[in-house]
Amino acid sequence: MNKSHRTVLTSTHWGTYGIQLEGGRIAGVEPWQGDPDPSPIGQSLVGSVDGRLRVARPSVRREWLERTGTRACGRRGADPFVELEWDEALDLVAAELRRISLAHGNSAIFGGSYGWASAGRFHHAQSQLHRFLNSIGGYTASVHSYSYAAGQVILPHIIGSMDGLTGHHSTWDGIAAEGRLVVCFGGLPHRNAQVQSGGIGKHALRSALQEARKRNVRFVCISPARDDGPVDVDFEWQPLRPGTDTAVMLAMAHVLLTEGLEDRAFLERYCVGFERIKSYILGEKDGTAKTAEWAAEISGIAPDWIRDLALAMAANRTMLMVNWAIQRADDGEQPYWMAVTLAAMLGQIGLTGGGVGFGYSSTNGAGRAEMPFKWPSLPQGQNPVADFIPVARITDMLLNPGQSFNFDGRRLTYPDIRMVYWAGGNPFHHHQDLNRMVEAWQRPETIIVHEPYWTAAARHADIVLPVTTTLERDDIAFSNRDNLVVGMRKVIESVGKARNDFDILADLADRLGKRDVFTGGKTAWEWIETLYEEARERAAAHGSDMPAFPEFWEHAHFEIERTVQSSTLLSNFRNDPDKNALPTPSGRIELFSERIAGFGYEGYPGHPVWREPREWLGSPLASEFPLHLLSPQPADKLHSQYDQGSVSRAAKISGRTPLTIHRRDAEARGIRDGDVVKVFNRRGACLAGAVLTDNILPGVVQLPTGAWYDPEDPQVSGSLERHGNPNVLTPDRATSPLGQGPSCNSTLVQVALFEGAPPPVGIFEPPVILPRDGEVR
Ligand SMILES: Nc1nc2c(c(=O)[nH]1)N[C@H]1C(S)=C(S)[C@@H](COP(=O)(O)OP(=O)(O)OC[C@H]3O[C@@H](n4cnc5c(=O)[nH]c(N)nc54)[C@H](O)[C@@H]3O)O[C@H]1N2
Ligand SMILES: Nc1nc2c(c(=O)[nH]1)N[C@H]1C(S)=C(S)[C@@H](COP(=O)(O)OP(=O)(O)OC[C@H]3O[C@@H](n4cnc5c(=O)[nH]c(N)nc54)[C@H](O)[C@@H]3O)O[C@H]1N2
Ligand SMILES: [Mo]
Repeated sequence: MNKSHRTVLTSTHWGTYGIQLEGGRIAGVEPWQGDPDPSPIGQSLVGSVDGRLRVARPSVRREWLERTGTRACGRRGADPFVELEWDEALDLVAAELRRISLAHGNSAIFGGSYGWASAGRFHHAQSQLHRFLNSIGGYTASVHSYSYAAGQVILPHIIGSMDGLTGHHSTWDGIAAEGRLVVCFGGLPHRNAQVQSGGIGKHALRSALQEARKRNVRFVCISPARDDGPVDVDFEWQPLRPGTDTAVMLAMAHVLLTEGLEDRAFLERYCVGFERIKSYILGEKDGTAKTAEWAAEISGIAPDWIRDLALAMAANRTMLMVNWAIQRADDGEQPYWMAVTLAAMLGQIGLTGGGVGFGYSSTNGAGRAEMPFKWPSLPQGQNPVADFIPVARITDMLLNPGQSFNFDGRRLTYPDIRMVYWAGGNPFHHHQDLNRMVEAWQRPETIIVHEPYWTAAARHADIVLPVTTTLERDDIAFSNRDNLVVGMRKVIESVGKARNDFDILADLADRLGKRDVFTGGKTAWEWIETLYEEARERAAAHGSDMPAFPEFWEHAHFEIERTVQSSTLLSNFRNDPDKNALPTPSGRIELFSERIAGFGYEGYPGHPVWREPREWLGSPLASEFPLHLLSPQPADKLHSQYDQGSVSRAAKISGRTPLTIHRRDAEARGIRDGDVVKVFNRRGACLAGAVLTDNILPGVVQLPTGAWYDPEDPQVSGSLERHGNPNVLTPDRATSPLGQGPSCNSTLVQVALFEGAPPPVGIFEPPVILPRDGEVR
């Protein structure tokens, strides 16, 4: 083979690809042959990895460098940068870590560092950063996720674990074989199943659906947008007002009750608290029976349709699938609790093809058989600092040190953060109410970010350390929920002066006298081998052979035999609820939770309830901001990653994120297809490109996430965002005191035609970088 033309296999969150090299440069990307339904997102690597938006050298915000004392000066996000040599930059970071830790203790360092980073077990940025910070005395951490924080809190109270949310879903083969009806709240959008954190061998959703079609499984998609429906099967679309699923489920439960169709034997044997929720459904205390007519007023779904579907659910083996987006909203805990309640009343939990599950297309893995063991990961050590926040409370924490708040029955206090350290995430992508966050971001004394690219997170830091992408380092990927192991060989040399997170942190640990504690006395290569050997041992313990490391590395990938093929959520519990009691206080499914009732939160009585969202089409605010904004995941990228790449750029309209709007709503505003529009509410405003459709509920608009945050004037608070980042519009409001999750999907906005020439998008120009003597380079 011509040495200057070669293909190297690598793993990404959106699939496994061969990287084609010509003369040492990335010339093309081809999907791995074993993948039956590869994602086009991988094409974005071409032109980006060695593109002009890479951070080339360690860069420091000029005003931070020139500050006197410890107070922040200048404005993060607006000031130019100065480039330093690595040694000088690392000296600065080490000195700051030492100073802040001595003056304020390590709890003053926020190292939650939420984000998806890249595939690759060893160079996983958060694991590296957490291990480093633990080795130097710890940090304030964050718990739970932006993905399903409300679900993570509520499900353990109800079923004792997160099974059916993060894993152990009933597998698709059983649904195809014995399921007759699949009702999907929030749909089953194929675009989201393109990704899986940690890597993917085979994209599996499409073939699962094809199998279900062969067996004539009926699909019903209850969602404001038709595009949320599954691919390759016929489905019935039933739009509803966002945020009203709980009401619809309550009404279905009411139909079951009034028709005497609830499965009393199941409810008695496997659940506690049915009488309490029953009384609520019938309206015995509050005087409101949760009838189909009642739910129709709220959701906009016709009462007969609700009744007919409830009857069909009772008459057929029925699977309730609820996506993750639904709980990323005000009181997002409630639809999950009510979905379990409805499934319990149908009595099919634990039966093949029936029951309930969460996030069936929210990633690739759900509904595939689990590996019988967990793949190993880099040990992070122990964090001596006890302080933590629920992940989405970051702005609250920065603005309110010392303030206390409720979280899942506990009382927590926000620590006083002096330093923020981020590697592998983009808060300017993921957090809500960015205008509020930008102001909170001015508070800490020092912000350090490791980034390959000039994202908004990098531009709002004081010290930016340039890191490699996966293509510039050796690593290993154990694809989650998948049986593919990929030896990710280094493809190209480091771009600019980029270094690996591990090497950067090892040199910092060295400066702080902790090199060996951090590295464990191992090189990166030794760690990769160690992780592989660990995996091999675990596989062997489950009867699967993996080749020795050198042989594996030579072949670069290996598919481990799948010993588990199918499973059904809670089937063991169903078979023997005493022997396999759930880890809930009662050992049963808790339709009423004494524990939650005992928290004493006003309005949360201990069973699922319909609570009016603080923002929805039924709120008074809708007279001023009459459109409900949903911000789903982008089809053309993973979050903000490779927004600068070709796949994402090609999907933009006049350079901005597409906003899907109903034809009627657009016409009423004089908006035509392709127009640049302004989307706004009291929290902020952004520009977007209009896409007119008939396939969305009038009154609802969709603006996917992922646009690199791009304020027109970064000196000005709340300045117009030019690029279409929905998080300048979303509320920074907890789902509830239970979950404290993000509630981005409870957002009202107005949309108007943007008159005149829209300001150009600026974020794809690198920031201003000055040489040290003060001249623009
Ligand atoms: N409005 C709204 N907001 C949302 C959501 C929503 O539905 N609506 N969804 C939320 C959800 S579910 C999530 S998970 C979050 C996602 O939010 P994030 O996970 O924070 O988003 P990413 O864009 O994946 O950020 C990862 C960053 O890591 C960088 N990176 C990649 N590899 C490496 C590496 O090896 N080292 C280092 N140091 N950096 C690296 C990438 O360049 C990128 O900037 O967004 C949340 N935000
Ligand atoms: N291509 C791609 N795939 C991804 C990601 C990505 O960035 N890009 N991100 C991944 C991550 S980190 C996560 S957590 C998952 C998220 O997976 P999800 O949270 O399941 O997906 P979303 O795209 O946020 O929302 C899916 C749909 O839910 C509908 N919806 C919103 N609110 C409501 C409601 O109140 N009721 C009903 N019935 N429907 C509603 C919206 O119409 C939306 O299109 O996706 C993963 N998959
Ligand atoms: Mo997520």
